[in-house]
Amino acid sequence: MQTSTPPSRRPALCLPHCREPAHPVADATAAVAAAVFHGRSTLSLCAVRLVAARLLGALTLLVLGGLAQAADRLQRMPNVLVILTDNQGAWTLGCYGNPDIRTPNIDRLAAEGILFEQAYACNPVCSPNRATLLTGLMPSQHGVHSYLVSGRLQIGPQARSTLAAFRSLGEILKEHGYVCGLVGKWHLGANLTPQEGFDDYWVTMPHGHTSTFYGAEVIEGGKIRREPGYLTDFWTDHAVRFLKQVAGGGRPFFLLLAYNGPYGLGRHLLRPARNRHARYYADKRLLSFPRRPPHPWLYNNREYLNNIQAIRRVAAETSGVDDGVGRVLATLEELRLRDRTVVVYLADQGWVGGQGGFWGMGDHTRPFTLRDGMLRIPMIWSQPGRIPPARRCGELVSIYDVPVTILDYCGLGQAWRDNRARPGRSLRSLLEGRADAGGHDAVYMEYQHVRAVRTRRWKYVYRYPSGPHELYDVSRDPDESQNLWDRLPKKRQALHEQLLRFFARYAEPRYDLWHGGSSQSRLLK
Ligand SMILES: [Ca+2]
Repeated sequence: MQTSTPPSRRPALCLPHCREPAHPVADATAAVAAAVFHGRSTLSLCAVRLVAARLLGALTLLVLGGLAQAADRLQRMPNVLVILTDNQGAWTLGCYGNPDIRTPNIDRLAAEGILFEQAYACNPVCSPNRATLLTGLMPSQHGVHSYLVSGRLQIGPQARSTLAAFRSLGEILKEHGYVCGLVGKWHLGANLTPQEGFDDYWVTMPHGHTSTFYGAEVIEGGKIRREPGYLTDFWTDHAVRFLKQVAGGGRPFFLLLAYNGPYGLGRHLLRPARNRHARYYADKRLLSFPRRPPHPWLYNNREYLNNIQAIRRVAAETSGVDDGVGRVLATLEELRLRDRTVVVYLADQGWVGGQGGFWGMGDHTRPFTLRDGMLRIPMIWSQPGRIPPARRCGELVSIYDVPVTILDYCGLGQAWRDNRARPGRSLRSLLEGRADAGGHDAVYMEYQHVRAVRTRRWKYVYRYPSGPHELYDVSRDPDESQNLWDRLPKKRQALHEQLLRFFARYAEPRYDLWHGGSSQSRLLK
């Protein structure tokens, strides 16, 4: 039964009317507490109304405040533009010292940021590195040991994303409010429909290989059609369209612009280039492509080695990609997004055009190889105002550092939340100029049953189970011509143990090919 207190003795509810509450919820809660304490359950109707009004106001403020805070947080998160090329050795770019091939826009990007001189892929073919770029995991963790063949996982009834079981970059950035788009080559399965968080924009191709840059099949709006124009320009057009769509939308973006050029493989190399650079290269000798007799292990691509037609074609396709980079950077500037966007330029893996008598990558040799040039990728990071310009970094870094760095750079370093060990480390303090060191003492790579460790001085390659094995002093022998395996047993033993320790730590039994594991993609022989 309620009792009432005479008005004069009714406790005053301390509800200030003329100030903004510093802590609206605390304020309203205090009012209720005061009423209950003093009134011994005798809250007057007036007091209840006041408290309710205060609570409602507090909640509204909280919601609005929360929304404003979230909007502010999103505003401050950097946009992420990853430009990923297909089969590109670092040596083909002007900023990496190439004297023949014109890449003024990529060179400018390097001048505006930091260039990594010793950046490595973790595998010498396509899909495995793409999976690593998005998950931070080694092939023997994500199970994509080789490139996906046409059809099968990519298009048709068996199609599925090879990353479905893993947390990946697009997915995580999407969760944190990013608008995410993929333009270009996917090559990780289920190509017809958006995957892994890239559902705001999805334009790709039905397969992984490139047989032509004109009249090629593309996927646009969920349908396969033939694109008559120059494919490199087609991707650039879509990237520009994506940027214009997202500009001013109040949300940060993540665009993976995955050119399928320069590529450097296939019969189309024997046809002249058709882009605007063809005429320039038509009479050039391009001696940065070493002329060498074929290495006995070179299995494919012998017709392109030392072939000036193929060499000129690669140069022209490289410059074609550079044009795209120039247009995309100009669009960022036009839209006033450049200072708010970190641009990362890299290749899925390296590529050689004559070095050591090889042409192509590690699947074009028998036995399979992990030659340095097939692994060494360009890697450039730039964001004016946050990443100091014009720096070259000699630290040993890997493609598996990239996703870890991107999340840390966006303030989301803890966002993986999947309890998986990742070999990558964040390069953020290197990028921001707060540290000079921060790379690795060694980077690791694998292709199916071949595994390697690369330190500053040594390269050790082990083919499970029976070899041949290799050991090079790459500081003196960058062409890997003197195999020291027989001559330095102690060194090779130490590196072997180092290699075993790394894979013991990271390989998942399910995909550990040295211990009976399997592969998501078909293994090549
Ligand atoms: Ca590739």
